[in-house]
Amino acid sequence: LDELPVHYSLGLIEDQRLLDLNGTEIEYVSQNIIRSHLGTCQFTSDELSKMVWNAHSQEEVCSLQSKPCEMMWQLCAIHVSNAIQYVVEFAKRLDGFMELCQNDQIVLLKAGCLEVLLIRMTRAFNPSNNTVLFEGKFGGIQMFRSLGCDDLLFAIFDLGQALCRLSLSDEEIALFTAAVLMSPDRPRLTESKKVQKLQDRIFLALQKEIQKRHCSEDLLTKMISKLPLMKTICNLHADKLEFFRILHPDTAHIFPPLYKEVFC
Ligand code: MHQ
Repeated sequence: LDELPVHYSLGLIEDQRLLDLNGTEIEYVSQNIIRSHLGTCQFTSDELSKMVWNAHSQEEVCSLQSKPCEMMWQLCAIHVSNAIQYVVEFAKRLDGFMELCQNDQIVLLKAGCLEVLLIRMTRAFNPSNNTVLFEGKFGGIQMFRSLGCDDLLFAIFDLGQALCRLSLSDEEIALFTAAVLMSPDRPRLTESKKVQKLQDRIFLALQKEIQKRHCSEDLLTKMISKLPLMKTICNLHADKLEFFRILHPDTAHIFPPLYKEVFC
């Protein structure tokens, strides 16, 4: 993901014939991905825009802040793994994903699900007051104080701000998350050529979708430019988790199985 998308941002794949696809086929790729996203995104955009002004009260924030560190880690892990279940369902509905070997399905999901979640977070993020959806209501970074991971949380909120500035549509979020999931350069992939082909099709569909809205031509470049920050966040999350497990060696059982499977 670090180096690969560069040739897209340079616009080298302008000609869809390079991929042997006609306009109808690209439309078909788009429709499958957008439908998969809408069917697995947990909240519709309408629901989210209604919830956005429903903020945690001062008391609710204080009660989150006074939770012991372990309990707050557990709570976050529960919400994250719950959201990951929807990402797994999204992947399964993408054309081509279930035809990959099981090893590659697992590699792609393990490596990509947090990045997908971070992109999906844009939908549940309110940049005007820097709040995110957590436990059914919106709240700021201070909600997470007891985690003791301020740098991780600042990075996540920075990304939220940066992605919101792109004002992505649900269609663009669908195609972008699918492209990130289908990254052919994940370590230990056995059929990366197959994954590469699937990702090429998705980027083509994304390019078309962006043209449709005739917004800034370099939107794709801007989207791709957020990938390094996402990778940083994934690494930070892994470091924080490792540190947490060293400090609390007896707490392996507090995390949901899916969270452990993906991150431990
Ligand atoms: C999804 C819905 C959703 C669900 C959960 C893991 C850790 C130690 C810290 C939300 C991260 C804390 C997450 C719960 C925090 C940044 C995490 C905890 C879109 C994404 C969203 C809103 C997640 C966003 C990130 C949250 C708030 O459809």
